[in-house]
Amino acid sequence: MKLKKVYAFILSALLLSGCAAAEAPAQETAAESTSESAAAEEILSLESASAEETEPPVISEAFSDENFSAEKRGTVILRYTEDEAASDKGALRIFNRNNSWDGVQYNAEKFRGNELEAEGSFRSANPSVRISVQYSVNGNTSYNTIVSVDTKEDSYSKGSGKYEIPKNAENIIVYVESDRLEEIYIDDLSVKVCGEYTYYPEAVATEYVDTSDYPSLKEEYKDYFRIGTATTSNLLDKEPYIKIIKAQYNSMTLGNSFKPDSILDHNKTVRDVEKYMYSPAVKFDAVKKELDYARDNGLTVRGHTLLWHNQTPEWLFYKNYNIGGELADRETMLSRMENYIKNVMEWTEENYPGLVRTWDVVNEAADDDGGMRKSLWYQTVGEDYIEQAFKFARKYAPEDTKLFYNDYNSYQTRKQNDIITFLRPVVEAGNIDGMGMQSHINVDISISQYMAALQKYYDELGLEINVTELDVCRGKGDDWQEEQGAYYKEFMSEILKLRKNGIPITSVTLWGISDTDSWISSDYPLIFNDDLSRKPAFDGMIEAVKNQE
Ligand code: 9MR
Repeated sequence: MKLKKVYAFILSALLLSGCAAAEAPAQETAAESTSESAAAEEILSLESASAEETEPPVISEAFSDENFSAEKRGTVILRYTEDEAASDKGALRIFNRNNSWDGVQYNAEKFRGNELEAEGSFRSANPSVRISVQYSVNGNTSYNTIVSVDTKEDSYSKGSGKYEIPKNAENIIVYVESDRLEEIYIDDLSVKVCGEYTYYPEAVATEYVDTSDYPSLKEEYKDYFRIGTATTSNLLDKEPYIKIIKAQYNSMTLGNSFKPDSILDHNKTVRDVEKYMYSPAVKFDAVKKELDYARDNGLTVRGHTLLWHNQTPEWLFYKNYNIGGELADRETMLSRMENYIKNVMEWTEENYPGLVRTWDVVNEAADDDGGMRKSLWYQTVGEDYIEQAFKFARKYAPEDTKLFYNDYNSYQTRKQNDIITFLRPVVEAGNIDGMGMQSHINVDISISQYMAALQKYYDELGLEINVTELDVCRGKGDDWQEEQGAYYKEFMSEILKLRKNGIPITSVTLWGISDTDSWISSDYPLIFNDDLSRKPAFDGMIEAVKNQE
């Protein structure tokens, strides 16, 4: 019983308080599994132990022989190797990776409600390797980076990071992954509890507060711009969420469901490659619940997103959709792009007329190191792919639909200059209406720099502005709630000022509702607490609009 052994191993490994290192006892090789979800389910179907339940759990792997406790995640093959170690003898080689999340994984249920520290040494031709943690809260699964380690092909790099696992998390799995699919060597991996350990045998259920007497953001801001939120269909199963979204927001963005990996139909496409060669098959099951909710409750929708390097399956970019082969040529990819945009826009308008008023046509095309990101769109179509995408979007968008470019850190000077450079021809062609400022920021980001950047997009390109994914990570002090509240207040006051000065800011969207459902929940970046009680951040937004100078 390999799985039982893994569990026993986690429980019985060295018990340390604080974040000091632990030695790994030898264990048996991981069990077989074929897919991400199958692997995840398998590792969670462990029998519960009782004796050491209150002892802090430790995962610790020296990979010094063939007995390791790592479980496969995805299609990988795991091999103990003596050739390449970071320390002592031996390391683990992970290969045959077909998805970014393919790697190794560990059951981490016992870390619930505690802060953990994960550490590891990695060697890979991938530019970076991550230790991540997956868990579900209220049926909503999130995938969070604990630490991202910059890696080299010929020597090991070590990294460590801390992460607080929420009390209401279930199905907690720590895993190793990387965006690109090259093999990964791991050595000296450990995960341990920081500080005092508290044992939560199961997820602590959230007791939601009554939110019906809150002032309403959408009402308070109605003379200025729309206030939006990002949704997932799981959240719409919960009455408290259904209520608060309706009361507070008049715009929503589907956080994941409209992305290419959710729309593109791989099975159908590859069953008849000839038929779908220039127009990959699409399916829309994932968007219906959220779009129904928006339509029935009077919210408009920002369509997010048509072209992106992320959450877009790789097979789309290959000749005959065959990942093992060559990349498809420019003409083929232009046809696939045109038809994808056409099919998505036409289906949406036909089924939900007038609901999606805005599309993020291209997302995150600027490279963090300058210039354009060398995404698969860039590699296959070429550097005019953004112009092409907006040309097609304009061709198929219903009249009055606004077409946006959307990016993060777009207030930073270099990135802004790059964005302005590649959007200029799109503006000149008349195919873009707006600039989406994602705004994943934190309390140390200069609000005046941000606002100056916003002004510059308008001055240089004449674009309408949406704040599309606002969240503000908390500071480190004990008074972080108040500090964050003051930040939200000042941010919104300045946005309102710019709006008064004639900058066409037409919506501000928060990237999620409560901190629990944020993509970076451990940074507590949103305006409602987990139980939907209001944070100073919410009050700050209300005060900003009520007390305008
Ligand atoms: O909120 C989204 C999260 O649930 C997904 O796991 C993640 C995967 O890439 O995407 C998140 O949304 C992103 C958005 O689509 C584009 N800007 C960055 C957002 C946060 O990663």
